[in-house]
Amino acid sequence: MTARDPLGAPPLRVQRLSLSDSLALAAKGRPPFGALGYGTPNEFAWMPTVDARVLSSAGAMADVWHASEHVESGTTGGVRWRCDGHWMLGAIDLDEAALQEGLTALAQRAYRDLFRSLEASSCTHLLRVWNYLPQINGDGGGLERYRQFNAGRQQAFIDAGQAAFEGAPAACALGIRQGALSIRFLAGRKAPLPIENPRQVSAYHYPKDYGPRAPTFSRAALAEVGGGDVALFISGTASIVGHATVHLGDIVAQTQETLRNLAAVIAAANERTTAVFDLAALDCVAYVRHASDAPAVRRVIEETLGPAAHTLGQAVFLEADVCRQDLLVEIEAHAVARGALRA
Ligand code: 3EB
Repeated sequence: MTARDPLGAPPLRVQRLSLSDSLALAAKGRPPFGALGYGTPNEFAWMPTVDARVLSSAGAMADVWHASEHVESGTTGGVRWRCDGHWMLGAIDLDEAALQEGLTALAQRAYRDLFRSLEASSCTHLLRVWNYLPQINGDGGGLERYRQFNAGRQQAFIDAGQAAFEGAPAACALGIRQGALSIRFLAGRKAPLPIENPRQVSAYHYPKDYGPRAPTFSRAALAEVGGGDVALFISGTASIVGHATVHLGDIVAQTQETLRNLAAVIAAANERTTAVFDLAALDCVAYVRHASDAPAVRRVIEETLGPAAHTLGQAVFLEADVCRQDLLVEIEAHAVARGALRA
């Protein structure tokens, strides 16, 4: 875990742990580099939480990230960050009511601060972003709130000179009932290798039917993370073919289509690396719009991948709204495997 990369970067690693195991790990020494908690208490600076109801039986979980031991932390605008000079984890929580701004302006402000925090560090490249918006499908004065968010996000990428189309980071965007606009991100010193899904139109090229500004994310991103390993970050993936939602109202078929999309993204990623990623060996988060659909999603994953699959056993199920009103489920994931990027 602590072996240094020949290039000098301490390796970045991630572990999915129960809340109690992550707290036990932190109690043994200094807090880890950082973590993204799912349904965890909001009291640990190193573990910003995702405020969504956990439906899986293991309860609150965390993805705990490890980097070097020399972690600095600070704030830039609304961004709380932790950085070891090679990797940065950050979190932003902006209260719409307190700031008296619409969601477009709020998203633009959040991303402006995010990019300022990157520019103040040596980690200027976003690898992965997790977005959580209150009432994502709600009306924002004539425009759905997710579409307002997309407008502000894209403008901030353009203003910062960051890749808003090809080369955008991997990302997901989910709806929470209430609270702040909450963004979590991972950045590094090198741009990741973006991966698209041949079954889907790139989200950053979606037609205007889905809002005046397209969503800013790549279907996946590959990054060398030191120690001879590659990380695959898979964005929020759903029952979309081309740019259309398919299987309206059918949770089983939507989950099957989502798994086909995940398999296609993984196949595209495997062409760009010597590492071998596998649909059955992911740390995934499954978001369901209706808590009562969680067992059906679990059953489809089990039928597709088998009962012993890591992707099933380690899955975190959360209740959250998905970015389109007609989507019932969304699955995102990451994995780390031995290998290197292909030239
Ligand atoms: C985002 O950052 C990602 O339009 O294909 C999740 C799942 C998201 C599917 C899609 C978009 C899609 O906006 C949100």
